[in-house]
Amino acid sequence: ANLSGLAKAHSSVEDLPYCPKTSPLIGGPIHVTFPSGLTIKEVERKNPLVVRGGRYRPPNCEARHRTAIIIPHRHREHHLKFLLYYLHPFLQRQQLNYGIYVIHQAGNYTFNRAKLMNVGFREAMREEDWDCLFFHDVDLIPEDDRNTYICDSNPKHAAIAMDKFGYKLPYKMYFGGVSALAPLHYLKMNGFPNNYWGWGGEDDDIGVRVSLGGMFISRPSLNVGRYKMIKHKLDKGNDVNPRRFNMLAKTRQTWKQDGMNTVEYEVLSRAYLPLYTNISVHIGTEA
Ligand code: UDH
Repeated sequence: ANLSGLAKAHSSVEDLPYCPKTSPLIGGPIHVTFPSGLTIKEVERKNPLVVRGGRYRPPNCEARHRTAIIIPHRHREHHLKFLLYYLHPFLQRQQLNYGIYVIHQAGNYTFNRAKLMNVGFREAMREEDWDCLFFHDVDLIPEDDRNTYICDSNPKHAAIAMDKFGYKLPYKMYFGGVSALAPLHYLKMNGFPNNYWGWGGEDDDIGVRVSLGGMFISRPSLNVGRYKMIKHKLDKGNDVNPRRFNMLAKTRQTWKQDGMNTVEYEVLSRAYLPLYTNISVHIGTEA
């Protein structure tokens, strides 16, 4: 009796119809403001269907896409709260099966955004067979529902129209802010570089890796890939990297020797919080 009961419970999950190709819940532009006094508890209350670790699947249909969001993070709790406040409902309106991972660089050594992304890729894929990963700065809020968080047949640069750049692409090869890669894309370009410590350069290196990996950059349209950046100053511990231009000139020689195949780190803790999975990691220091 037990067995048949189990089988029945299981099949009722599998019997859910696929979600429609285009979600009926998707609207258009989102009016982004930053309500003062917002608390993380309130964000939790507004997202009752999100389960431990920041996971969600649509209740009434089987999602067509599984997307992991990877957020590099240190000392930006204030930004993280606003991002979660907008991102959870946004992803739910898109009827995705999703999970949010915050990769926290432990310690006070110079920040390394790209290396944290490599950590996020490995740790997220260890947990689930995601078919798309969104590499997402903590301070960028999407401003249009039609900016779907699913992967294309090529690596996608999603944050093409930010308010701080006048809602235009600042230069043709720009690949910063928010990008989306399928696991196969990520491995084809050997992931992201591990050796860009401090601010700048790593996003251009990643853009070059896309073409070295034999792929193209795909982009949504300018009226859809819109983002509002939460205003801030350059962080303590993330000084501009003066070596970035020299390093960038050598990407063609270095990309196969540095990336996903060489990333080393130590996970200090993994916490399944109500709105996200927090992975604290020691990523070492500059060689
Ligand atoms: N980040 C942190 N903590 C830090 C540094 C960076 O969480 O201490 C993460 C965060 O996700 C952030 C991302 O790394 O969104 C990129 O870093 P950034 O916001 O400093 O980079 P961005 O180019 O900002 O968006 C530039 C700040 C303006 C200073 C002008 C310098 N010329």
